[in-house]
Amino acid sequence: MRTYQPSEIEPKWQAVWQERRMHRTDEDRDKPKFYALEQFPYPSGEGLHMGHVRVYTIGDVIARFKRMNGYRVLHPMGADAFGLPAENAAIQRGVNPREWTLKNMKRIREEQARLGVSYDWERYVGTCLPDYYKLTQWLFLLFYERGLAYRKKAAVNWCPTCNTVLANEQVEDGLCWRCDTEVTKKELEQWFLRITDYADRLLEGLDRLPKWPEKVKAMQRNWIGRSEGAHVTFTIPELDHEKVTVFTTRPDTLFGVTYLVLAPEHPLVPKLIRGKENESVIADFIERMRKESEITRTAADAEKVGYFTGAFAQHPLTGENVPIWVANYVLMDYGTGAVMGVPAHDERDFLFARKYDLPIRVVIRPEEGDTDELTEAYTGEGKLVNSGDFSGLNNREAIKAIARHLEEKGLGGPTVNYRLRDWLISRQRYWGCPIPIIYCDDCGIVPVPKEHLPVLLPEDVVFDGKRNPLTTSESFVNTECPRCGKSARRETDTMDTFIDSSWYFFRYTDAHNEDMPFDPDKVKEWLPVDEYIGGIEHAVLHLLYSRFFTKVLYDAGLVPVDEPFTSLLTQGMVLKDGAKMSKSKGNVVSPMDIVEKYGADTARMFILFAAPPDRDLEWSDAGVEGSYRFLNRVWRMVEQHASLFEQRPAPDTTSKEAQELNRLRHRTVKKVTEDVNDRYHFNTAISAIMELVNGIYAYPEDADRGTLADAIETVVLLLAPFAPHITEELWQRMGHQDSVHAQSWPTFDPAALVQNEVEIAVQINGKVRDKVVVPAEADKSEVEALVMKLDRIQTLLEGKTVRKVIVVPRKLVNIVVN
Ligand code: ANZ
Ligand code: ZN
Repeated sequence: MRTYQPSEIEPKWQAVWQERRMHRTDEDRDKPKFYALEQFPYPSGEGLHMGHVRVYTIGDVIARFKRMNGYRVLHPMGADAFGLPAENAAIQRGVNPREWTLKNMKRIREEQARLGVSYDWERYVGTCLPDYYKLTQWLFLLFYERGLAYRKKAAVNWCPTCNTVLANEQVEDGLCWRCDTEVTKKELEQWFLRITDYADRLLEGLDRLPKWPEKVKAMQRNWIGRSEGAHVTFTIPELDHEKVTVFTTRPDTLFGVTYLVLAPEHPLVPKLIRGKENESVIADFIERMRKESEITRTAADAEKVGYFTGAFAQHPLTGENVPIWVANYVLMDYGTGAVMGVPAHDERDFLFARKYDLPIRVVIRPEEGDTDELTEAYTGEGKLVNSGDFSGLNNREAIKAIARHLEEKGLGGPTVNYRLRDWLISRQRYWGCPIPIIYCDDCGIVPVPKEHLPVLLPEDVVFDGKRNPLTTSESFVNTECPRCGKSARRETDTMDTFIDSSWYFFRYTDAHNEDMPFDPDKVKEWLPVDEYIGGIEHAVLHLLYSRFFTKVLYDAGLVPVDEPFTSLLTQGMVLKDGAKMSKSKGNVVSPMDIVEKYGADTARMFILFAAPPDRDLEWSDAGVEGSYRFLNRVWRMVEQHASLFEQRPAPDTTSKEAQELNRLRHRTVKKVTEDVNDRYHFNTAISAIMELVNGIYAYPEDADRGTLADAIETVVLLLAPFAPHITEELWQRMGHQDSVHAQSWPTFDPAALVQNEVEIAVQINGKVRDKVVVPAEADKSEVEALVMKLDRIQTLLEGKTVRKVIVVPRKLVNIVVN
């Protein structure tokens, strides 16, 4: 008998599969399509970690399962290969970012191959390769033509460590998403994509994604932050009745306004403070605020700081003059950058008014209780008071009534505001996709003509960590204006790498197209992605940006869907000793070490068996050992019975044992099929296979051999998506020439599931006390023995003497006691 040696059979089969081009995408149009996609990795210098192994294994089981179920499957892989670490390696170690990245890409690919994942390598994409980024530039130009890419000067997020700007989505709790440095603000002229144009559609689309986790949809809704409210326009008499408009979600509180607050950066502030007492204090304050991030300024526990400008504004309905303040908690970037202060009904305003001794005016009263002695803002519902003609209205109605009234009078009106900001995509870094724009003194901003693409990254650059390396390349910066031919300058910023990953899933459908990002007909063949597997950390980054890109490409008539991912599976983390595996915690288990020691099949089995895909998974050496033992058990099972398959006997299920094994086999097929399909409960599917293996080991030597052969074959087929190498080897051992992965998924016969069992009543002295299921053909003494073992009956019989046991076959058992 041969022993199980994964280190021999795994590389052998990987080579055979590769040679036979087994994982090339099946283009048979008669089959239904399935697009299984795992988020592609960033090729860091460290190779794969367990998190990667988990995602790829999950995706691979789905892809293989679907293939065996008659689908043509697209299952591609690539590398998200632009990004900062390559450039930092260049600065620190003096290596070329391109060579460094290509080396890492190669290594990651090799490691992925060693896991036995069934990717169609012929569709591999690397976002840093010129044939790919040429088309990223092509898409930028499409956005530009459609008015969706624009340049503007703005106070933007700046990471002093990464030396570059960041999109709002890349600032987490005030810190850089990549390096955790506190983000500051900087005034810069930058490129933006107009994602805000799509805010409503990005919201609406979420309602059409029932197979996305609620949590991810909630995070996106919250990020987009749609809020209905009103604009209200005040005037400033001393500035020749210049207007200042506020955004409020509570126009019903308009009569409770006792002051206005402007953001320090509000353009009116300098005019308001000119010549006033606080002028220089406020000017200093503005300078400080310009550098502080929103998060720091608006944190709930942050001290609210404000200054009276010395100017007043006129209330649009009462004509009253209210003081105008500037304060840290009002952001220029939200609404209109100006708010009306209603201390009686807004918590923040209440604290502010208390601190600076501003009047508090109640305009909403609850149905019960009073608001005479406010100790905090009253933010609930109620009736309007002190509100002119609107007094007496319920405040819900008043929100609409006052907004409408303002509109009629030309003093504002209903409006919708979003938290979402346009996507800032310029990066002052080298290792990214160059923005294909040229600046000409005469022609202004000139897009690079599509036929001149790609704008290649130059090699003659200096990496000193002090400036954007692209600005150091004379050959890159100096160019000619494509319009007038005069000398001109190239844009030196590169694109946010999230742009590269916003369209890669389209590229896989047509990975070698040199002229277009893809042929729309090919996209039509495959999109949408049927199952997308990746981390929750991309909930409002990659997943929002990809949805945005898809909608723009849909509008341009290039893709047939406006939502790219039908179903989203966010896998849990891989933990060790209760904490996420990470280098800093020193609790990392190297995937390749595990593959070396036990084989990829064991690693895959362990990961799939230890937890359902969306839950966190605790690494366990004992668990890995257990998976390895199980595969050995499967191996021996086939080896022991290998001769059975030389001349396969026809099954005969007349004996009780054969009937039972046959039933167990069908039950297992049903369970595994249902668990894998849709639910992706791989762990319970694997347990069911383990039970079948136990059933085979317990099967008597003299029982029907044909039934046994069927059961063994079923184990190998059911296990194929999970442990592809060992099953392939065993399949050959069973005498087959073709691949186990090219077989049809086993089916089950509902008739074989019917159990030959009956439920009978158990009585004590004629009273029904319990029920029990027994084999239909069990004889009287077998039934009696089963009944006497029941917990409930044993308890009830305690201290009693059994006089007689009456068994009525297939009906009941009556125990007579006294
Ligand atoms: C008056 C008022 C009275 C408000 C009241 C609330 C309660 P959401 O829901 O997040 O959209 N606000 C508006 N622009 C702001 C800015 N640039 N910086 C800081 N705060 C701003 O919140 C909208 C509310 O946040 C607005 O409604 C405004 O305060 C404040 F009883 O106006 B409210
Ligand atoms: Zn940073």
